[in-house]
Amino acid sequence: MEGRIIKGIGGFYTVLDAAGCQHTLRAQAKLRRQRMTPLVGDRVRFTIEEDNNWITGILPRKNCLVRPPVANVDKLVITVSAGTPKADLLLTDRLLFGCRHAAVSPILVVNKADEGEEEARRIAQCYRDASDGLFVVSALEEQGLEELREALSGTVHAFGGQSGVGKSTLINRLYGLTLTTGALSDRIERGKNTTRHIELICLPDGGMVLDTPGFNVLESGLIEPLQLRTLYPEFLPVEGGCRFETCVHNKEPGCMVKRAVVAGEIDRGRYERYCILYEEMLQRWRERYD
Ligand SMILES: Nc1nc2c(ncn2[C@@H]2O[C@H](COP(=O)(O)OP(=O)(O)OP(=O)(O)O)[C@@H](O)[C@H]2O)c(=O)[nH]1
Ligand SMILES: [Mg+2]
Ligand SMILES: [Zn+2]
Repeated sequence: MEGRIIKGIGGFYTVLDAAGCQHTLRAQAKLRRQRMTPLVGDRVRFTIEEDNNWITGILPRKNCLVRPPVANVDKLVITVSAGTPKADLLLTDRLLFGCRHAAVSPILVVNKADEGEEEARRIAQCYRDASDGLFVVSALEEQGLEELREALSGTVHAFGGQSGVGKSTLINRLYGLTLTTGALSDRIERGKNTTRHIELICLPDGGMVLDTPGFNVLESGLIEPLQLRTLYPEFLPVEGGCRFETCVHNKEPGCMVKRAVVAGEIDRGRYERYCILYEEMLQRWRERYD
């Protein structure tokens, strides 16, 4: 039989089959030996026999992300807050290029616009050309949700980003669900995420949405440093004009990207964080066999 993993907790996976039935299964030892870890979103083969229910194979993935850990999604809704917690732009950049690298379409959502109108505008301006869609919303005041719902309609999409930015609240407001959300004060007391596991939910329009626990640090997957520049859509219109074909837009003379930054065509913050991330990739690339 074949189905799709919609949830995974402690080595048990919930698989939804074509008929809409759910099965709770474990991965066969064979898969573990092959280091094939099933991910939520995976299409899998499985067998159901008496006392012998196993996931026996993972079908080829269209894509997969490490954080949040999910396979076969069309879009990642990278959520940041214009209020509390303050948006971590370096983390946002990592999620953005991580999406591009994994062939997942990134959508940026600036939530809590009600808490910081000015800040929401600032973030939106900085990321104007960085994602495949940009929405300034307030889940609390139900502002901007119609446009976002429209953009996500019929797709398999995951929400990702820092803890407490309002991912679960947004999903509830968009789709009339009742996922658990948490105030910041409870969160500090518990010192934990409100959302604990990742779960794919079927929507009436044929799409699926995945809520995920937020995180505050993100280790990017290893990317060849030279490749990083290709994951910044803002660079595309100008980079063919750099003096050197191998220009990484860092310290080289005759760099059109740097010129575009000076001219205000490329956001300076995005560029400066690119340089930080490039140095980091270079460092890790050199140390990769240590
Ligand atoms: N002011 C304001 N508060 C919001 C908004 N959206 C969510 N919140 C609040 O922010 C807090 C966190 O919301 P959650 O939806 O639990 O956040 P989350 O991103 O799912 O957090 P984790 O599950 O821990 O990753 C809750 O108290 C929400 O009521 C908004 O648009 N404006
Ligand atoms: Mg949540
Ligand atoms: Zn350059």
